[in-house]
Amino acid sequence: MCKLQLIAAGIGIGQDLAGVENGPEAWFDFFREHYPRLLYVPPEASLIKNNLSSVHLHNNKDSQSFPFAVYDQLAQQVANSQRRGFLPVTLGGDHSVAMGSITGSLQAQPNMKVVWVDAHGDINTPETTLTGRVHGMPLAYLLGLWAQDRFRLRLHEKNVALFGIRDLDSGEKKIIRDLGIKAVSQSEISRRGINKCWQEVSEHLNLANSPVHVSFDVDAMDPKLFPYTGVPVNRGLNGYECEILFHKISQLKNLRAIDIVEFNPLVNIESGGAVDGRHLVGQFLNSLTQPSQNRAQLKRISLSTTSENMAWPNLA
Ligand SMILES: [Mn+2]
Repeated sequence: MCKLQLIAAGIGIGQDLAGVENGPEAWFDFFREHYPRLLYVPPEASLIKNNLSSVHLHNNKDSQSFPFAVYDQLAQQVANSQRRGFLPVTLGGDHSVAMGSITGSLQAQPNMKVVWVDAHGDINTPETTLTGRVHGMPLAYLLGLWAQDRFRLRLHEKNVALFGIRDLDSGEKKIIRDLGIKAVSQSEISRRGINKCWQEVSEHLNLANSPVHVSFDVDAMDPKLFPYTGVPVNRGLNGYECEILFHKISQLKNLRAIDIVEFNPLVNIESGGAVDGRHLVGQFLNSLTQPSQNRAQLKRISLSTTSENMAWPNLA
């Protein structure tokens, strides 16, 4: 049985909208009410809320004043959690928190594979960014494309895949092309089916035989499912695709770490859909606390309890 440990990373300096730094608290409240099992292991909560104001980077030199210390602290927590035998789940915060959590995963397992599930590429550098916001740059940081003067373990481009992307800047497209990074767009998922697309990523990264870190940006989900986020993009993962994806992830033999980022509880929009994406996340994490042979079973239960109002195929 996998012992899941929540790690609070209430960091919002990578973007401009207030509220995302409250993400961990809001997740804790939500889980306490609906999925208390997730709190059996005491959460690491030292970065529960960080009030540093947002930082913009427009060239590599700007990064010298960037507050990397909070990310280093997070990296240490994630690495320690794994070494103690837990599955750390880093709750953002904006996606810049992955600069810490994935660094921690690489410290624990240098050959860690990373699946980056996101509407965006998050692979801008301070030179290519149009906004200067660091939550659009964490993947480039991890690949060693900026702040190179900081000593750190580098994520190799062969060890990462993007999944569900549908909004890339032209500079990002060039980086992905030049580095030959595996990237599966949401339109491919819609066209060819999520099972096939996941299989491709799984083979590309050899997920079956590797330690895996999944970095999940809630904006990968369709805004009808999960509107509570700062940079929503239409036509994302639908409920059926989310269930399949979460199921695939839960079946990974060597899943080592998860990020759930960009939940902004102050974005108070009616979801308008029949399902609240927070429950999809909660059910997914809850399923990870079950012995793996029971997870398929659990999935059927969760589908049958939520599919009533939805036009999802019945998998059972
Ligand atoms: Mn992101």
